[in-house]
Amino acid sequence: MSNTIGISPSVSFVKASRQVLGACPHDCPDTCSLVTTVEDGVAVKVQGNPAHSHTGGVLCTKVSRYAERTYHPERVLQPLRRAGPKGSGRFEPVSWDEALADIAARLGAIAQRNPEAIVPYSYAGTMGLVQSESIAARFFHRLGASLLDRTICAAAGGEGLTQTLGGKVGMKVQFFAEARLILIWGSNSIASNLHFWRLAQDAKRNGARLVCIDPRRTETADKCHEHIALRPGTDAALALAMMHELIVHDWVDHDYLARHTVGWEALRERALQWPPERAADICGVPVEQIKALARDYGTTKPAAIRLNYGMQRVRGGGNAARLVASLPALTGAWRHRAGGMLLSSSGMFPVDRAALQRPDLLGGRTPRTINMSTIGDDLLRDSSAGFGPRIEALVVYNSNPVAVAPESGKVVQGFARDDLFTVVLEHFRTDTADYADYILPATTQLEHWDVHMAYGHTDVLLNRPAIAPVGQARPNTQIFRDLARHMGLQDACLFDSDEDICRQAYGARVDFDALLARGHATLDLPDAPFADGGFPTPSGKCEFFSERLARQGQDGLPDYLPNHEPAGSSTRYPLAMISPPARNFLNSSFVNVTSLRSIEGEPVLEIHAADAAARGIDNGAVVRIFNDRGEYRCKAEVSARARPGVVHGLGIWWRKFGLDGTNVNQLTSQKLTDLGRGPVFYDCLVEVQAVPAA
Ligand SMILES: Nc1nc2c(c(=O)[nH]1)N[C@H]1C(S)=C(S)[C@@H](COP(=O)(O)OP(=O)(O)OC[C@H]3O[C@@H](n4cnc5c(=O)[nH]c(N)nc54)[C@H](O)[C@@H]3O)O[C@H]1N2
Ligand SMILES: Nc1nc2c(c(=O)[nH]1)N[C@H]1C(S)=C(S)[C@@H](COP(=O)(O)OP(=O)(O)OC[C@H]3O[C@@H](n4cnc5c(=O)[nH]c(N)nc54)[C@H](O)[C@@H]3O)O[C@H]1N2
Ligand code: SF4
Ligand SMILES: [Mo]
Repeated sequence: MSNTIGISPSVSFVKASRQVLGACPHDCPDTCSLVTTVEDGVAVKVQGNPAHSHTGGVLCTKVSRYAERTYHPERVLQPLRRAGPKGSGRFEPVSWDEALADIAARLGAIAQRNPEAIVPYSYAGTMGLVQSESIAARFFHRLGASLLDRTICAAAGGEGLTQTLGGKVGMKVQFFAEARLILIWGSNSIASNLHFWRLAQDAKRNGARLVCIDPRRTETADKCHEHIALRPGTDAALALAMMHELIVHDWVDHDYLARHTVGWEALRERALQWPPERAADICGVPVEQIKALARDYGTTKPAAIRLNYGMQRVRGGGNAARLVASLPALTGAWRHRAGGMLLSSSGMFPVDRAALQRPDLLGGRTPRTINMSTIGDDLLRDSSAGFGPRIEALVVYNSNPVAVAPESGKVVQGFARDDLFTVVLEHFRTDTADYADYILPATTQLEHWDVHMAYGHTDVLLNRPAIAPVGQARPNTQIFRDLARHMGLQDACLFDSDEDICRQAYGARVDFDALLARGHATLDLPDAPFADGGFPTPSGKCEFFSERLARQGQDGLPDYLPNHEPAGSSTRYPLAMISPPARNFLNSSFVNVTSLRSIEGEPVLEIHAADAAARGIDNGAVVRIFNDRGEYRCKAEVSARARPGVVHGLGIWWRKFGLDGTNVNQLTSQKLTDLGRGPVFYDCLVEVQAVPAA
């Protein structure tokens, strides 16, 4: 389809129209296959590819507006240099050559003193393997810059999965359609994993029962048979109580346990300390509901769990993921291709990271690692023996840390430092770009090459450019090649073309010509990956007990760890706040697309009627939400989606669209998770007050 030329009959003059195959670049488990219709060099329509079965010809509302985002009047189309105080948003246009020469000189001078004072900051603004960590990683490795630990989303759950199953592996997503019971755990699938939801609907039509485990009554919870509205951060207690019931009713698969697991006796002993009554107390749900859940799970075959990252943004998130990932081995659910669990499929892709990122360019150096989740504190730190040099330069791409990183008061203070040199590669003047010394215009997915993996299915996708770069935009890769050239770096791999890097990503493990022709390729994987054990752990078994964790001085067995800020532990801050994604935004992307922002309206705080009444808060009133880290104002929405004691600040709004120029991350903390050093966005106590009308 990619090279076909068609004639559009509906217009009076003949336009050359063609369709180009691409991949959705966004941080979403679905990684859809896109078909972009291009007329006279202009992208007029972005649609879902009907020939890619997971996409099924359907896109979410956000990405069907991708052309609107690409041609947005506020798109940054030329390099900009700061022309006012940091954060003022005042910039002046400069030529590429002038910008590159100055940036190269300034980074070069810092690198000569101590390259670790330079920090790259990036995440998954694009998940493309080429436009994320390829030339960029090579460039920073060559300099010897600080390394970045990319923890902001999935570190705790990913580590929990790795310790238990051996990697980010699990069920093939398409077989959820054949399950008889699906637990949708910590995920609002309709909003954030739409193409999984289609499979769950197929299962439901075939008689499957759907259970949603989520503190918030989401649109997904509305459409499931049952909703278990537990307190944030109590999933581990729920999983332990389920195990208790599986054991006492003998709903366990003794043969599977004996042959394919490690540490069963110890886990059994721990789980027996968790009668449902104990968990009911902690989770804040009726004991009968826990018993019924365990019975359903223990007696329905095949049973499948769709775990998502929503449940691991709390102190004990890694342990909770370990416990949930253990459940299918207790019941032997893995024996069936429609049984087991899936959190992320990304570990099943044979990506050649070393070829992409070239750690050999470090030449034996081991720079310090900065954790992206504590960038607020780290930007404010001085040189010290434990930390290394003060951060002097930050190069941001594919991320909007001023809006998305926790405890934004500190993040803003750090970005506002006058002695910090900040370069931001962006499509838009985001909250982060406002603090840049230089903003460099980057291409969108319609304008560059890329190749993709996915974390919610197991197909490789290729993205061809559909249109020429808009304005003076350049791909991230090109910008780093240009910087390398301006800095006089010589290594040939810094100058590989994007098409070459597309081929390097999978090497011979994926037939690249087939990918070029079809736009997607399916990995050759077994239908029921662990039917007969064979987990990618050191023991080859499902590790209830992790020798590796025990060696690190941690508990080798998973347990319930209360939140850093447990509900009910503070009289000053009696409400637990979570801040899950809004349906029409993708993290902080698309917030500036008017048609999508108008669907979301404005930032709101969902609050239960009883909590609102106790504070004299009317629906629609402006409220002040605060804790020791800061305060944030928005409108209250008195809502049955909230359970008593829990409020929801749907994310992630740009600060500049907020009532008081902040967003919900003004309140979140930089504390970290038990495993993986991840952020704890949903482990956050607050108080809410009505703001008297002026
Ligand atoms: N439309 C849209 N889609 C998205 C995103 C987006 O911003 N918008 N974000 C993308 C990204 S970056 C990711 S990582 C993925 C996955 O994104 P996730 O962060 O997993 O988001 P959701 O699937 O919405 O799941 C979050 C759900 O977890 C619930 N939750 C909060 N705390 C707890 C808890 O302690 N226990 C349990 N059981 N549930 C809890 C929230 O109420 C929410 O409904 O989605 C991606 N898809
Ligand atoms: N309170 C709270 N905070 C959260 C979360 C939450 O649930 N609650 N979720 C967290 C999660 S799961 C995540 S993943 C993070 C996400 O945080 P980020 O990864 O920072 O995601 P976005 O906010 O979407 O910002 C991505 C930016 O990359 C830019 N971009 C996209 N493509 C390209 C490209 O090709 N080149 C360049 N140069 N730029 C590009 C976009 O314009 C956008 O501004 O936020 C986290 N923050
Ligand atoms: S954001 Fe997700 S659902 Fe929407 S088009 Fe992209 S991959 Fe598909
Ligand atoms: Mo994420």
